Amino acid sequence: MAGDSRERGSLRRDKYSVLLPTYNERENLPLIVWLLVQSFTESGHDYEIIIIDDGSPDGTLEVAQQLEKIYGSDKIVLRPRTKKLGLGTAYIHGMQHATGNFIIIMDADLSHHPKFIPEFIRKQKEGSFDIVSGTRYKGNGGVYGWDLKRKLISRVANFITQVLLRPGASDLTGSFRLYRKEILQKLVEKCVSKGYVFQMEMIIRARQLDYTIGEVPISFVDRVYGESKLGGNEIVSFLKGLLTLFATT
Ligand SMILES: Nc1nc2c(ncn2[C@@H]2O[C@H](COP(=O)(O)OP(=O)(O)OP(=O)(O)O)[C@@H](O)[C@H]2O)c(=O)[nH]1
Ligand SMILES: [Mg+2]
Repeated sequence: MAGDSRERGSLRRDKYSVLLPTYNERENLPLIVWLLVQSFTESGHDYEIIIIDDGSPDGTLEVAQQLEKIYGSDKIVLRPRTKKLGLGTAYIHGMQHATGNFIIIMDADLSHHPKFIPEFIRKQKEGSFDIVSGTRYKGNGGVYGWDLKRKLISRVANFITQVLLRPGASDLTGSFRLYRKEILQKLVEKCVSKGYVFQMEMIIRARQLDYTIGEVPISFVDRVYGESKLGGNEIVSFLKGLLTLFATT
């Protein structure tokens, strides 16, 4: 179905729009942006970095404005919102301003290393995939800095989901991915979940719509700066979301 857009895509130069949603990432933002610029400069791919800050009280937006001055407003695009409206809508908001034909979604807290992006791009081209998903559960993939409890939660969540939904991708709760822009647009229109479940639903809907998914092993590193928020509430809302998905997809 994506056939003609594929051909059109090969005629023009590919551009990658990186969506970086931020909430209190003042300390992480300069480093992630620097690593992204390094990676893209080295690989020679055309790119832009879209920062979607949701009124972070720690002054993330001021840091982003500095970065815009340093790297230029063609590379660093600021699309802030005034309050914390959640990740799902942050992606949609960012995507609406993206000028690339591919979208890369990643966390800004250094859990996702930009060094994997050239591999995502290579993989995408290799299979002409609609989506390339980073996976912690294949090949050299893995998780660093998590305690046993968190590793267990992630594994169990992934396992239950595999059994219930048979999604066709090995890492469902991860959010380091590359999408064809038009595919991402169609997927977000279909998705109803929020939070962790949102990432899962994207993959499940992708399967239903027969979009092709490639995978790249990634190592995931726990956030260095800032507070981690995973707690009992998250787990409960994850399970609720999962059951809703099970019932509705
Ligand atoms: N714009 C925006 N960004 C957000 C919001 N919530 C989280 N983020 C960002 O989304 C990314 C992922 O969120 P994290 O807080 O790292 O979620 P997590 O990795 O599951 O949990 P941690 O253990 O805290 O790292 C980070 O870059 C956050 O700054 C939000 O409501 N709006
Ligand atoms: Mg994180």
